[in-house]
Amino acid sequence: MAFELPPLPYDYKDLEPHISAETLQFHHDKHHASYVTNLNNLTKDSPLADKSLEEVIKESVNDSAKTGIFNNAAQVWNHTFYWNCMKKDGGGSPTGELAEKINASFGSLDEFKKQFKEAGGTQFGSGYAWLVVDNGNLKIVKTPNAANPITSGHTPLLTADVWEHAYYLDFQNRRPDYLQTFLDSLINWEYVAEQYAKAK
Ligand code: MN3
Repeated sequence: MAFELPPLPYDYKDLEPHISAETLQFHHDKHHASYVTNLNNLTKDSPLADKSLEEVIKESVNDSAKTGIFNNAAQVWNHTFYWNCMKKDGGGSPTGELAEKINASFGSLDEFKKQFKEAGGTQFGSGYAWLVVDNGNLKIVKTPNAANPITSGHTPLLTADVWEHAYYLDFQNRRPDYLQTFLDSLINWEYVAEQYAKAK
């Protein structure tokens, strides 16, 4: 049973004018797809081929002989999660328990956005900014390259891809502008709330 590339949960043009169809075509159809192909090639005929993506990530993370497997498996997971964290006409504000928890944890939604943007903006090189649940508490973390917070026992609620391929066609070097746009106009808060409901 091979690992598969899930389709984007929206059309290529749905995130315009913020993220272009061209970016999504390259990012999903080329970058995300190649991580899936690489993972299948690297796990072919091995016991890992029949495990879940999460199991592959957790079993390969601290194994120097499986660095390629970890990188590709985590990138498959990270991208699928990132697509789901955005939607057409996204942004706005979270509601209900998630909104209360964000206010209790960060003081306000604006302060959350400020800290999330800071985390993504200061991740040197490639990586991700995340909102996670850690022992019942909300935390913002940043990770390099393919790294994923599930290997630290955290439950991801939200992520922004800060690899240059995520924003360069639309924002060039202006990563902070991309992150501000992500926070203001792209987040699918319903999806984030679903992750929070599962994590509690
Ligand atoms: Mn990416």
